[in-house]
Amino acid sequence: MKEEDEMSNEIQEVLVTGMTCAHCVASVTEELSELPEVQGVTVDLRVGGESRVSIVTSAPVDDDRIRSAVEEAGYAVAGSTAE
Ligand SMILES: [Cu+2]
Repeated sequence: MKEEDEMSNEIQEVLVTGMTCAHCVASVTEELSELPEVQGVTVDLRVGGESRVSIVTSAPVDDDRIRSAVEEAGYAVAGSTAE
C-alpha cells in the first residue's frame, strides 16, 4: 500500500531567539497556529539560545508570514533551517 500521497503535510523549521519558558512556547505556538495553513507546532526550547520551532503545514507558508507571527508573539526569528 502506498499512502504517501495522501498526506501532503510539510514541516517548516525556524530558529527563534528569546524564548525562556513554557509560556513563551505557548505564545509562539498560539500565534503560529493562527495561520490557516498551520496544523501543528512543535518547539524544542533552548533557553538562552535558538529554539527550534517545527511547523506542520498543509501548504508552504511564506517565511515573512512566519516571521511576523513569531514577532507578534514577542520573539525574533534567528533564521530558517531550510532554504
Ligand atoms: Cu517564557
